Amino acid sequence: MHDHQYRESGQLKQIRTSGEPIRVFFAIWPKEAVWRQLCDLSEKLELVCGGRRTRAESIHLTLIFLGEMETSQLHTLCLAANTVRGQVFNFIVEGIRYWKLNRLVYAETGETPLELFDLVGSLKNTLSAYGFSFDHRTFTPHITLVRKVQRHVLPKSLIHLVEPIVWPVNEYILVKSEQASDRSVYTPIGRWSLESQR
Ligand code: 2AM
Repeated sequence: MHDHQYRESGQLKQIRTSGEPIRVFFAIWPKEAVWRQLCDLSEKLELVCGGRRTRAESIHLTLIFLGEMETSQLHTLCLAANTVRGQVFNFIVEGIRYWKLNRLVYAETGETPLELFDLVGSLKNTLSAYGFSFDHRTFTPHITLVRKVQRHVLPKSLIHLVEPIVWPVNEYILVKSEQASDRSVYTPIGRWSLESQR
C-alpha cells in the first residue's frame, strides 16, 4: 500500500492505494434533501419501468469518466485537479428521460448551468495538459436512476417534474469505482470546493 498526498482546498489529505490499477471518475454527489428526492424518484421509476434502480448511495452526476489508470498516476491527477477553478451553481433537475439504446432512465436539467459547462471544460483542459486521456464527446449531464428498464412508458408528472429539484452544488469529487459481484461500488477519494459567486 502507498499513501498519496494531495492538496484539497488548502488541506492535505491522504489516499491509500494498492498497486492495482484503479478506475476513477470525477462527479458531483447529492447530499441530504436532494439525495432523498432523487432516491424517491428512482424508487417511483423502478415501480413504473421495471429494471433496477441505482442504489441510493450511488446516485450521482458524472463530470468526466477517466476509466482505468495506474495508482501511481493518482497523485498527478490530484495535483491537476488542485489547479482547476470552478464556481458554485444550482443544478435544477427538471425531469426524466428514457435512453432507449442503453435501456436506462435518467434525470436531466432543462438548461445546463454555465458554471457546470465551465467546470467540465476546465477539468478537461487541465487533465489533457497533464497528459490524461478521456472521452472528448460533448458533455451531456445526466443522473442515471434506473438500468435495464423493461417498460418505457414514463408518467407525464415525472417527464416534467411538477416541482423541480434544486440541487446546490459547492464541490466536486474524485471517485474510485470497483466491481462487486453484481454492482459497482463507488468510494470518494478526493474532494474539491467550488468558489462562491461574487
Ligand atoms: P452512466 O450512469 O451513464 O452509466 C461510473 O461508471 C460513472 O461514469 C457512471 O455515471 C457512468 O455513466 C459514467 N461513465 C461515462 N462513461 C463511462 C464508460 N465508458 N464506462 C463506464 N462508466 C462511464
